[in-house]
Amino acid sequence: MICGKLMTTSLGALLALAAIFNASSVNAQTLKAVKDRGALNCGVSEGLYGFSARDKNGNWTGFDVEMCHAIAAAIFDDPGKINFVPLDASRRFEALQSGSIDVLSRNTTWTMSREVDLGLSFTATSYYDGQGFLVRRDLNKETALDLDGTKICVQTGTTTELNLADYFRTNKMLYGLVAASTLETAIKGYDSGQCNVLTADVSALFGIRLSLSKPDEHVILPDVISKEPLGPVVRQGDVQWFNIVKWVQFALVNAEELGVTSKNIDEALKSENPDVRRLVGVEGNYGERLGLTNDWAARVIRLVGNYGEIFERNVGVGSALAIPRGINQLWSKGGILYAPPIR
Ligand SMILES: N[C@@H](CCC(=O)N[C@@H](CS)C(=O)NCC(=O)O)C(=O)O
Repeated sequence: MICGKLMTTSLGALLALAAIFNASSVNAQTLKAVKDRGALNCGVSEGLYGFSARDKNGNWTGFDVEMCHAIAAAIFDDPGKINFVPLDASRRFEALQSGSIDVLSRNTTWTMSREVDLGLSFTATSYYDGQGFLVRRDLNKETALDLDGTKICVQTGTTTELNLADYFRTNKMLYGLVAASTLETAIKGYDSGQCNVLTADVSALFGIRLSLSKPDEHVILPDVISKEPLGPVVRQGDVQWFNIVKWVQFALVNAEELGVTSKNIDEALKSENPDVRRLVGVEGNYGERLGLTNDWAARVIRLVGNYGEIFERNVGVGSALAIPRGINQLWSKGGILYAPPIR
């Protein structure tokens, strides 16, 4: 009887597993579409220095751009197989919903309504950000609480616009809203004196400040008024694709934690550390179970690097933006970056 009961339970479990497997394979169209097309369609910002911007040769570069390179490397063993689709704040979600992009990797904040109302899923946080204020130095403002009565430029269709209203309402302060539909117009508005404050994610403010004719005449106030967890977004309904985008990012973070870099990847293939062996695909078949090849993460690390390499190259203290790792440091080094294990 016990045995019979056990049999029923395990048969039930098997059937449930089969149903789950069928459901995820039925909906697994995105990877196939990407492979058939021979390129990943990746939505990025129209131009945000350090995160997604074109270089002198017209090539897309930046932290968000490299997240796309990492996904392409895992799929094609070639980080270049990407069609970049520049999108402003207002068009970004529609492009994902309509299927014109496979993934959005564009300084986009993970919020509840963007998941429950728009049919989208954030895969993980790639950059923990928060909203700040850029002001002219000669205004002598020391904190955001000194901004009562100022005119503030903000890009519409963003969480920035909403947080700004909350912050001023909570602190019983008034402001003049100078709404801009693109970042370019927001910066122009600030530069031409239509507003004396520009608000955006702090990461963006670092780049915006550098783009002004005299960066030293502008300061980023110390206050951070919101949580802006930024990360890649996919459409709901394709669990396989969701897992691929999510685990590529976790692999980047795990690689940094395990000390595996683009420079030592060949030694890592010979490592005896079981965590490293599973990461680089010489033990287990995690990549195949994801719909990729077992060297999926090794490809990413070899061709793009680990999370820390991507961060430093694009936005870190050695780059022009010079953003400290801060909370975007690994959990084991005092930050909050924490990726689940590959096992
Ligand atoms: N993280 C915020 C703000 C994102 C956002 O679009 N910020 C603007 C202002 S910095 C931007 O990146 N603009 C560049 C563009 O539209 O290409 C959100 O998800 O709503």
